[in-house]
Formats: sequence, structure tokens, C-alpha cells
Amino acid sequence: MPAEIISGKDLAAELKGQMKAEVSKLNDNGISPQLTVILVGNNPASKSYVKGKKKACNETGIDSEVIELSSSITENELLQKIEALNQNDSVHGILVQLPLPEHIREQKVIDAISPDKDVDGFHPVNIGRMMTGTDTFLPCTPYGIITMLKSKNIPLKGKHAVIIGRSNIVGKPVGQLLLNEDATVTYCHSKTENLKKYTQQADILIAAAGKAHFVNEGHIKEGAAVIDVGINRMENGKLTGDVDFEKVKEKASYITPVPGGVGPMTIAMLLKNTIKSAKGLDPLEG
Ligand code: BQF
Repeated sequence: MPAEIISGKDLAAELKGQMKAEVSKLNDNGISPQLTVILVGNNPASKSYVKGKKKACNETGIDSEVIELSSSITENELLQKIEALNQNDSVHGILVQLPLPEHIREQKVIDAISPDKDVDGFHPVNIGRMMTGTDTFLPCTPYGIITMLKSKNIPLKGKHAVIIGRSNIVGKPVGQLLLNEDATVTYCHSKTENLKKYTQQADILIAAAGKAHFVNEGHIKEGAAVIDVGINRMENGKLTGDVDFEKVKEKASYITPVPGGVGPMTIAMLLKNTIKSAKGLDPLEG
């Protein structure tokens, strides 16, 4: 039997409907959730991601502002902009769209965002809180992945989750969240020897390698749940995943598509974090 497709697009739409109602109630109580996105330079992919985030805010009634800055802005000037937003009580979420130009140190910028407004969940304080399993802003892509798995009641406890990729924004934190769910976690990466030895044992396989169609049926155990985090642009301009979907779907129990899989869930979790911040749940009080 071919795998059941987990539509991130449909689940995100359902969650956005719930969030729209929640925002409306908050508005009645005088609270207007607000997200400020900083976009530096004019990377076309970044621009399109920011446009999508703004649209999702509009759909759910979250106020949003996009601050567009020239790629020639200095690191110090950017840090000052962030500090002003940290001080602005009407701003609940601050997101700096990555990547940044070469001359700006990303970690300096991430460190400057108040952990209380860090709706991307990238600040070291929030990463630490995630590691200890304390309530905080979870990084959006890993949070979206866990939400998708839970939406289908896919067992995690005691199961073997194998992750391909160890980036700070996807691979590392998704492993941590799966560990928090009592999964047994294996990290694989570009230097891993005999990758298939690990992936063939995976009950849950997270593909975040950043290489189009890198994962094929030979990597998969029969009945595995396969989550495709890849966003690769093909020559024809279309998006495709890290998983050879047509081949793998015949062997897996669940599979996520690209587009319409993890991507829309990433955006939905950004909205969730922004609402959480507006509700004033101080993540430092967890
Ligand atoms: C979809 C991102 C790499 C580097 C920086 C929906 C998104 C993508 C795909 C999206 C991503 C990837 C984002 C789909 C945000 C996910 O329908 O499949 C939404 O907007 N993403 C980002 O902000 O920065 C990135 C990937």
C-alpha cells in the first residue's frame, strides 16, 4: 500500500483557521499580536519567503510590518534597529530573515534579539530552554515537523528517528524535539559513513540534506514515516524535496510532499509563536 501523504498545506490551513479565531478574541481584549520582519538586501528567495510570512499574518489577523534594509547596512546599524524593536512594546515578534549578507555576523544578530520576542526560536537562551524541555519559542521548522507527526498520531516514544542533516535551524533542533518525545535519535550528515545502514533502521526519517532527491527507496525501511524538509529549486523553477517522492511513497507509511509539506507548517508555527508572545507567556517563566 502506498504511503499516506501528510499535507502540510491542509494542516496549516486548519491551524490558521483556529489562530484567526484566537487572534480575534485577543483583539476583543485589547491585544493585537504584531510581527516585525527585517529583510536585508534583495535575495529573491528571501523576498518570497517574507512575502509568504506577511500573507499568512494577514490571513490570521496578525499585524505585520516588513522593514526592508539595504544590503550595504552595517552590522552595528542592524543591531541598533533590533534594539529599538526590543524596546517597542507593540512588537511581539522579531524575525530577521536569513541568510544575511557576508559582512554581517548572523550569530551577533540572533544574539541581539530579545529571547522574549525571538519567534524563530534561534536565540541561545531559547535553544537552551528547548534542550531542557522548558516551555519556550520552538524553532518553526522542527516545531512544524513534530506537529505534523502528532497530527497523524505517528508513534514517537521508543521509536528510532534518523535525521539526515545537522543545521542549527533544522537538523539539530528537530533531533532535540524528537528526543524530548522519547524517540531514539540518530544524526547523520555529509561525513557519515554507510548512511543507509542508519536510514534503513529509521521508523521516522527526517530528510534535511539539502540535495534534491537524495533519499530513495533504498534508504527506507518498509513502513517508515518520511518527512521531507528539502527546498530545492529545479531547472524548470519548480520546488522539489530531498526525497524521491514517487519511489519512496510506495515503501513508506507516511510521506510529506514538496511543495505543500513542511514549508507551510513552518509558516504556521511562526504565527503560533507570535500569538504566544502576544499572550505574554514569558518564555523565561515557562
Ligand atoms: C511549500 C527557507 C532555506 C533557507 C531559508 C511553503 C515555504 C517554503 C515552501 C517558506 C525557508 C523554507 C523559509 C513552502 C520559509 C520554508 O509550499 O512547500 C513555505 O516560506 N519557508 C525561510 O524563511 O527561509 C529559508 C529555506
